[in-house]
Amino acid sequence: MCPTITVGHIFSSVYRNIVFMANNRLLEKAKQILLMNHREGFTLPSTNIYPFQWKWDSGFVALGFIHFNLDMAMSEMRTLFKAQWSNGFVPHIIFHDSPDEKKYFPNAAFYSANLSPESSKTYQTTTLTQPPIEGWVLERIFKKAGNLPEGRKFVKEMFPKIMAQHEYLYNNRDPFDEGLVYIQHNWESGTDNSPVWDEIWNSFDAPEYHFSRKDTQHVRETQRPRQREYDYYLYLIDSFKKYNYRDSDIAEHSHFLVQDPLFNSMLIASNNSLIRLAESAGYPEKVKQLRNWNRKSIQSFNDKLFDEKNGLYRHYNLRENKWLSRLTSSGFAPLFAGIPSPDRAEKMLSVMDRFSKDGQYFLCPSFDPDDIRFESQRYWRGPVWVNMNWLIYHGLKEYGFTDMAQKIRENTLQMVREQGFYEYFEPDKEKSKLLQKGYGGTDFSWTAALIIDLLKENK
Ligand code: 9WN
Repeated sequence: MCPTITVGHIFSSVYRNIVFMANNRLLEKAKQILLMNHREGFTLPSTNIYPFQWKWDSGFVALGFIHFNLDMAMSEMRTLFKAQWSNGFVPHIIFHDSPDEKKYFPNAAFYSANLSPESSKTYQTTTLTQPPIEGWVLERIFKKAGNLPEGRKFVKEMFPKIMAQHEYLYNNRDPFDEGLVYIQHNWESGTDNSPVWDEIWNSFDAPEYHFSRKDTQHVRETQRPRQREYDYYLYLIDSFKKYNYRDSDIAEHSHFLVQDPLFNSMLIASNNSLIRLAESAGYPEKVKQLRNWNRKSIQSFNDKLFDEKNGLYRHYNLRENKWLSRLTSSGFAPLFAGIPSPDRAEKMLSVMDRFSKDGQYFLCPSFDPDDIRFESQRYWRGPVWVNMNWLIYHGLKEYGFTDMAQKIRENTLQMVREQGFYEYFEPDKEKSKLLQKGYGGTDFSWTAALIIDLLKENK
């Protein structure tokens, strides 16, 4: 008997074909962007606004390269770790010799990293770090290349360097030995001008800095941090200089000392990956060390950072001994590291549903859309970011929340398909239809890399 073909069937198959072709075009464009932004051994986040190598960007970029050029994926990580300091610290920007020095501020001269005796002698870098995602990036490279001799060699080479980074963090950024590390600057969080930091800026005064903003020469002011916020960012760095960037002094005196749920989730997820890699490589001592770290970290994370009433993980202000008072998308990152119990994960799912404003918003806004400080176009104060969506998508999948995971994946692909490879995106679907483009930097590398990964998943 012939199966009945309805008009509905025809429409849905035509629609599937259109999406399939659009995704193929997306894939090609994404590869082009990565290759265009690639320099010798590393990739610029976006050529117009970020003219150097950034730490967590390189990790995300490697995930894209994995699918079509393993050498480039590996060299992205190798180049990053060439600038590792003697104490294991990995800086957040490497100012590779570049004629673009004048295009970014604060530059290498402002940081004067050489004040620290531990800084790199070969590369000019910042004195701040960024979320430690390299452990799980390494595991993904290993999954793709582990049966090739160069894959195994690469793991052998990178494992001790990443381990040294984790040792640095636990030994220098955990003054109360809780298994939770602190960040000393908003730029270390990756979520630079999130409203979650506002109350810290309100707790002290910073002088006004007079300098010409480079970022707003490329991106509209309404999409970037405010000038007054930059005063605080710069002042913190200046104030660290009098301690020659010694962490113990910074921990004792600085106004900014925060246990960030995103940063700590990335560390715990990286520990998990290193455990699996160490087991297969036969490093039992390392497995023991990593397990000890994670036991303590996960326990403290759950005891200290979960807010039962609001159903989400929070930032903890070590200076004031209390949570910071706003909810951000960093609170969902623990899903990626397997931190919440199934019960807590269910609660987080309802919060995510609330963030979607009954489907009127793309997931996942970077900041609570019901909060008065929400700003839909200003950087980390509301817009959707592809790297956060990617992390949350994988976290949701691990917890078996398939529908929400698919929604995030589809939202991400739709935004990029309709608006382009921007740095961040308008959450409000109606507004975004009118805009027809995203916000911030254009041809953005991690947007391209993670779109490749989403489209090539399991392939
Ligand atoms: C400061 C490069 C980086 C990202 C950060 C993002 C933004 C820098 C800036 O760009 O920060 O590090 O100058 O605004 O917030 O997450 O790594 O893409």
